[in-house]
Amino acid sequence: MDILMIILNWFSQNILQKPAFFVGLIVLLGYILLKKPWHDVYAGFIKATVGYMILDVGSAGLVNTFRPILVALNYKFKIGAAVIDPYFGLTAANAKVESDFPSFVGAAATALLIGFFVNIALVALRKITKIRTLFITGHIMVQQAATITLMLLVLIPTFGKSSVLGTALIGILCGLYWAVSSNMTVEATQRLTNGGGFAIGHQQQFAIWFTDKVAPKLGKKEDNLDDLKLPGFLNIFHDTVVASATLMVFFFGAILLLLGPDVMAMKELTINGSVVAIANPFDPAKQNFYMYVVQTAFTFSVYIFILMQGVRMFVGELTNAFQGISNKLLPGSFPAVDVAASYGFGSAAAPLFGFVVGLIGQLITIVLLIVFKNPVLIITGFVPVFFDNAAIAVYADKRGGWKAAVTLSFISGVLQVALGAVAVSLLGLASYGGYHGNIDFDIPWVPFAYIFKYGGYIGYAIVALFLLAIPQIQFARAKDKEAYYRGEVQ
Ligand code: ASC
Repeated sequence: MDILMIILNWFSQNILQKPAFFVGLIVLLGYILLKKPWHDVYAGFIKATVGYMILDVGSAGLVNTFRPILVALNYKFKIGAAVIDPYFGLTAANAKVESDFPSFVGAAATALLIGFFVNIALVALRKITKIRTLFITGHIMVQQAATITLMLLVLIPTFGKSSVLGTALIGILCGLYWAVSSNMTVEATQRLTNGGGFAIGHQQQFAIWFTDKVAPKLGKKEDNLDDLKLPGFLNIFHDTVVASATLMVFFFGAILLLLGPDVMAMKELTINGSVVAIANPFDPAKQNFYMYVVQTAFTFSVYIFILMQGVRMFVGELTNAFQGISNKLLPGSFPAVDVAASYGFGSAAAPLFGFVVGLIGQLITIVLLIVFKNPVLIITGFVPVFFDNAAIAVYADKRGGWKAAVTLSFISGVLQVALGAVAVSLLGLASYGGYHGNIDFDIPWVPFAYIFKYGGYIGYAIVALFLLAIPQIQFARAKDKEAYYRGEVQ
């Protein structure tokens, strides 16, 4: 038993939570199955792994630089708000489990492994389950397992009685969500990427499915963001580097000026019990503060550029290798990867656009919370406001042009704050400082939470059956059943 746990933990830490190697291994296997010469197999493995690592550098750079800046507003102005951000959500969930359900400390880590194997089993049985996707973004799965653990423990009173049964049930539900939700993104992502051979395994799969269905009704795909005719000098904003650098000088520039040099010179901040490191603290002995502000804002463009470069590199290999896996090994199975992989497709302007519109939606809703004196106050977290709304705009623009992108990323911003506030109250997280906040953890997870609260174990069963039914409905509606497995758009 011990040996098994050691192997599983090794796998969890070294492969599952490092998707770069996972993607590299998929490419390696795909090329072997395609009988490519060994040097191509080797080169493909390196490019896929390094490409994913480059994507990670870009997204971690964005997260590490800009997350603390939004969080610091809470610190400086003592707002006492809950931050909607999955890293805060993780810390808050772990802290609450530790204080209220001590026998479940570590349950989320075990649930992560159980869930992963449930997902593998569902793909292996795909003739019955209709599941085509394996969720492989480990750092996201860690966050989600923690939030789902907390939900079940807090909302189903007897859930905490047996930690063995409880952990197994948590793991099963995680696995169902990972398999089913990523499976929902297959058609939309294949359409966006022109058969890229991957799906999304992140925090907005239900939103992507919904966007893909509704966007064509909201606008015309021909009126997409990249083809928008801008007057005269505004055309320079069609370039992502120019647009993002300019926008961020205004947005993060204003926030950095508000925070001031003293806060930005701190190496770390402690907010609501979480320690948040400032990635590049200001050093008054070496730099002028205004130059520091401009440089920090420009960093946004740097990381976006890096991220896109990584996406191109690994997606290119994955798309080719996918033919091998799909034709020979597991017909029609897709790895479900980080949502940032979608930003390399569709209109280049869409990610930034989604961020801005989603932010406006969030800010309006925050003002409404204040005006209506809601007992829980929310502060924008960088990860949901950027990564979710950017993706929603990319998918919406592809299907319904800029009008769909505006409408859907705005609605997403509103829901992130409004339902984030509901979740904070429901789960008693106000004093723990944060909630997960990504759009899937608003819909469907907030409604799921109410079903757990009022239905107890029956509620758990209803949610599990609902999830299992989704791929069956997708399959039943597919006109060409073979094409369903190939992930073809019908
Ligand atoms: C998340 C999260 C991150 C980012 C990253 C985006 O939800 O926890 O670190 O999004 O995965 O590329």
